[in-house]
Amino acid sequence: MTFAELHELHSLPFFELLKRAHAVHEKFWPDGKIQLCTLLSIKTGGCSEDCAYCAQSARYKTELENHVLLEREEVMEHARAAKESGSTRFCMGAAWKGVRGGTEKFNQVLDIVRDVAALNMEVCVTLGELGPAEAEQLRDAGVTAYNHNLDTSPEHYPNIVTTHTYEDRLRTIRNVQDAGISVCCGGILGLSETIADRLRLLEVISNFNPQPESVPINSLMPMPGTPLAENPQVDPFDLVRMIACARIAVPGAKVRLSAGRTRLSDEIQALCFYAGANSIFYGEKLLTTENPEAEKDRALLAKLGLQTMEPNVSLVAPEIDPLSPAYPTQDGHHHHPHKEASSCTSAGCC
Ligand code: SAM
Ligand code: DTB
Ligand code: SF4
Repeated sequence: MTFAELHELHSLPFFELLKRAHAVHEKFWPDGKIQLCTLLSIKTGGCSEDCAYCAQSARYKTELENHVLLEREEVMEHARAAKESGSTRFCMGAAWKGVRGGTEKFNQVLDIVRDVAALNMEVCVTLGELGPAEAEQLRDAGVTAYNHNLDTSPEHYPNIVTTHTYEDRLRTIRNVQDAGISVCCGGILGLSETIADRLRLLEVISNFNPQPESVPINSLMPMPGTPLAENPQVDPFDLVRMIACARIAVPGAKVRLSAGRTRLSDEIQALCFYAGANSIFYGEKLLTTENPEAEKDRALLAKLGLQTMEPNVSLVAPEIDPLSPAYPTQDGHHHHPHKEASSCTSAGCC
């Protein structure tokens, strides 16, 4: 979409914008289900970058305790627990500027990814800058999505980060796309940006080719010790507007109502779902800060009559060899490994 189109949308009366966004949502996501994703910080703090919002930057004196890369088994415990609680996507974040192939650390990450992928969950990682070879290795290990946010407009970005550029971020996204991994790319509200900055971000993201598979919309969690620690909370109605514009600009993407839900009322979250948000981070912790209790979220979804999504089986590693023939079950029916796959294209299948 163009900036002018986005600006026109954003300037509509609130309910008119909501009505349009909801119509797009119904058309592209007719079952209205919500995706549940669980986050885990696999390497915490001590990052070389200076992102002004981030508690994990080594440049600021924050209250965070650093942690080296977690062991495989510890990650697996979290992943299994996430799956048991109903999450279908496991997202692992590392406080790195980027990763380099051939290093021990990267090989460790590949091992972790292989283990989590075997759980038949969607596997997302966010490790910073990535080259083409690393992207391919992650894909081969079973990564289904790579999160790399642009955070804000290209114009405002240098006010927030100086240790890498917007172009660096775009290059990584291109490498991820070229490797055939789904892109998860969004931003943060509350970085002292203007409405125009928010719309520029959506303009850039909506012009990706292909459009991202998911768009996380974070609200700043002000972290003590960071330059943005005292930033005020974004007007929740502005968050709803941003979600609505994202839904219209990137209609086929999951729009994730991401960081900041602990400061939102149930009513505002309900408006966000109506405006087109169809994914949340689920579980008590984001990377380093709090998220609503899982039970509270279950209660909210139940109150709204919202169902949750199955994992996207076209993305996850198949449990059964997809080339193996369908086999009969004891009751004589044919069990087919593609049964749940909406994307199955095999002739005569499903
Ligand atoms: N280091 C990698 C990177 O920057 O891409 C991955 C981890 S980084 C913590 C992932 C994303 O979390 C950031 O791009 C940012 O959008 C979001 N984030 C970090 N701190 C945040 C905060 N205090 N409030 C809201 N979102 C935040
Ligand atoms: C995204 O857009 N938000 C998540 C995930 N991608 C990696 C991270 C939110 C971090 C919030 C602050 C924290 O927990 O440190
Ligand atoms: Fe490092 Fe990522 Fe935090 Fe920036 S957002 S300081 S790159 S962990």
